Amino acid sequence: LVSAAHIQRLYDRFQLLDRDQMGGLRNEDFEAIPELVTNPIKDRIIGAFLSPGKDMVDFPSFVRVLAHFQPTNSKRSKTSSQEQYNSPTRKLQFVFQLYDQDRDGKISKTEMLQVLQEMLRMEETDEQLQSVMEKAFQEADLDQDDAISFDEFKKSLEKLDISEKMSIGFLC
Ligand SMILES: [Ca+2]
Ligand SMILES: [Ca+2]
Repeated sequence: LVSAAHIQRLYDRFQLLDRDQMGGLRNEDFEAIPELVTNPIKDRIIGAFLSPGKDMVDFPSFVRVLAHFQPTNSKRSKTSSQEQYNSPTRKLQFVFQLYDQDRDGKISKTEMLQVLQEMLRMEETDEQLQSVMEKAFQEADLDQDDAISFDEFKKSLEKLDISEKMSIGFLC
C-alpha cells in the first residue's frame, strides 16, 4: 500500500509531532501544528484521529488516518479486491465521520448546523447558516427523513473532488 520510504517519512513526522516522546500524539501535540490550529474544524479533525475512549494516537492509527489523504493509485485499485484506505469511498467516510459526531450513521440537522457554524461563523449570520443548512438538506436528504445517511451523503458529494476539499494534507 505504501512504500518503506514513505513509512519512514511518516515516522519521522510522527516523532517530530510527538514532542514529549510518549509514543503517541495527544491533543496538545496536534494543537502545536500551526496549519491545523487555524483550521476552523480542527477539533473534529483531531477527533477523527482519536479512537473512542482514547486520548493518544499511536503510529499505526496515525498512518491509517493519513492514508485517506494519499493520492489514489487507479491502476492498483482496479486489481485490488479490497477497498483501499484512499479510495473515494473511504475518503467520503472520513468526511462523513467529521459531521456525524454521535456516530449513529446519520447526519442530523443539528450536526450539519454545528459544522456550518464552525466553518462559517465569521462570515454568516445565524439565519444565513440556517438557510444554507436547509438547502443542503433539501438537496441531500432524498428520503426526507430529516437525516442524511452515508448513501445520501455519498450521492450528493461524489461528483466533487473530495481530496481538494480536505485540508490536512500538510500532515503527510
Ligand atoms: Ca449523527
Ligand atoms: Ca435521509
